[in-house]
Amino acid sequence: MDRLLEVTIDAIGNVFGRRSERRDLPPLMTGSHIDTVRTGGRYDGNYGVLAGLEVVEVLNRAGIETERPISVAFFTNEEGARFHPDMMGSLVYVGGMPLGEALAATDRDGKLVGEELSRIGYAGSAPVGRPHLHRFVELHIEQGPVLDREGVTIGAVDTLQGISWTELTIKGTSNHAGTTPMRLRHDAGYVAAELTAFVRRMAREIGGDQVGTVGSVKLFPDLINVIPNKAVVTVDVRNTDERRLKEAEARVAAFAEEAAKAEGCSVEWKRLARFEPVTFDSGMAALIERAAKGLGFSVRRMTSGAGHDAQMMQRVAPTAMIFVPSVGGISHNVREFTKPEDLEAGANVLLQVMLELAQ
Ligand code: HGY
Ligand code: MN
Ligand code: MN
Repeated sequence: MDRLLEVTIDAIGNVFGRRSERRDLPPLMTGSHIDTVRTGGRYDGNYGVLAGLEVVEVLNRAGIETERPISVAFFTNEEGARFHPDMMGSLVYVGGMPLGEALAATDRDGKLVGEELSRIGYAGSAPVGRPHLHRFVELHIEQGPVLDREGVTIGAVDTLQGISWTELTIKGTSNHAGTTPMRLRHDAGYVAAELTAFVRRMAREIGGDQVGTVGSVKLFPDLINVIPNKAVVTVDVRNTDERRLKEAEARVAAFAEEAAKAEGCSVEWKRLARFEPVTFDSGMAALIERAAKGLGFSVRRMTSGAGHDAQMMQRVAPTAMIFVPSVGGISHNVREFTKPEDLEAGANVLLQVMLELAQ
């Protein structure tokens, strides 16, 4: 008999579909996110949610009643590209961010998360901050080059790197592009350009897992013949090692202050997101590895360069992730692609892992 999912929506818009005839046990949960960056691909997030629903369909078709309830979830605003921080919904769910603070987060147009959730009908009634689950497993595309380059089908993800997002507002003096001698300028745009080059140079110098990205630079008044008096710059630095991540943050801060001062500009800082590196549950990672091998797939342990809802769920329940290859390591790009046979392999590993954990 088909077990339908009992769907609940919580106050930050997270959605949970629970399959169970027994109400007393915390569920085994899988899931991911269905939001994407504006220029994102079709697999990032969606794949893990759809595979979770596919697992439920397979259990229904096979008439399998699991000992433990199963829940398939998708969390609000995992990307964080519009409203900061990223992984917002899962962070609120695990009690890592007050609901009020999340609902009050605004985008560049001043729109509030809370208002937008109401507008789209996802300001749910279920409470947040009291997570109720046995374990969490997330299936996701790797979004990097490792599995594809090595020809390995499955990643058993046991760690996830630290993330630091900062917004800098650099203020100078707008002036005439033709009449203002170079020595008299306070060009916020120039400081932004120096900072952009520094972040990349620094990441290369630190080496190892260090990455650094200036993904957004907005100049004001953004006119060809006006020296910019304001630049709003985002800095995304990440590392698997917390000490090195702190070193990178300190170097960016020192450089920005010095470059701004040399140009007669000022700098204001706003922290958008900061998450330390995460170690997932070793038992769960070993189970993923075992399930992959049992199905005859090549598998390797690995870290995640991207942030995921799983990193929040690890705070409240044993968690790990299953990766499948991204062709060419491309992601956050409409050309994102994973071969159908790899999508199927990942979903089968998810099924095996969930069967083992739910029985
Ligand atoms: O930025 C990230 O790593 C994730 O896609 N939110
Ligand atoms: Mn994702
Ligand atoms: Mn993403």
